[in-house]
Amino acid sequence: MPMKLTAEQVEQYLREGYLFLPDYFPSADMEQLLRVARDDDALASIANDRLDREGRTSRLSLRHELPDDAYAAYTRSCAIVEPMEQLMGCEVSHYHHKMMMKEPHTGGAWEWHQDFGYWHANFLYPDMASCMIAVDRAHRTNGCLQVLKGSHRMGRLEHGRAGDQTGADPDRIAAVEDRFERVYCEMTPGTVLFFHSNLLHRSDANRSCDPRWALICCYTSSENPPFRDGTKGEFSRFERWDDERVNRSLQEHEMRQSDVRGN
Ligand SMILES: O=C(O)CCC(=O)C(=O)O
Repeated sequence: MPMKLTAEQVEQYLREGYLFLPDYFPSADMEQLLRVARDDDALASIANDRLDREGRTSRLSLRHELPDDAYAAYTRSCAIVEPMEQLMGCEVSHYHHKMMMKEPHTGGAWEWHQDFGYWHANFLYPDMASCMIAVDRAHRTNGCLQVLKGSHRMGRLEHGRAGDQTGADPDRIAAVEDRFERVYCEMTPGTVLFFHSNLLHRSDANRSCDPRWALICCYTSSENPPFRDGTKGEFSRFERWDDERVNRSLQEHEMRQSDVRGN
């Protein structure tokens, strides 16, 4: 069932720029989602590598469409979309969703950035936000997300190149890093984290034996579609799915994979 957030939770999000809902999805569902994702040739075929400043690889598979599969099912789920709309105070459109695949020992870092730091190229307002779903357990040594609490209230910072990535202006980061509390977003599988598009965030390289996969679903206010023609994505109203429909999609995805593998 989608969760109706309390007024305190909404206020906390507005004040801090993020909100955790611990153990929100059952860990068994996350185990299944992980099995599906790890065995998914389609997901692997669109994986993209971005190098961090030290030349380590940060891998992700990103899509702007919502086909009938397990990742899109979570992106459409009322369980995510309804709290997201409550936090953003508006109806949302899907922008994209992505599986972040941070592998043991090799998975690279993400530099400090705001998502609106670069989404700004195509959207007028920072009325945008993401929800990270921990598929694996995320902890400090496998490179969990880090956020600067309340940093979204600075508004958008300048961004430039950082390795293959887009990072926030390093001088400004040096100036603000100590002014905000840094929160390490350690998450059990199934925990979700909603965060504002102007919240500064980063993550370390994965220096552990544990993978750190996470699904990030990104939305914009329906009143804030891209102003540039040709921006990738479908910004019309999308179907929202209840838990039963999401679970069915997950089962069907795994069954299709078993059929293909012949087992
Ligand atoms: O997965 C991570 O560690 C970082 C993801 C991120 O920063 C992003 O998607 O904007």
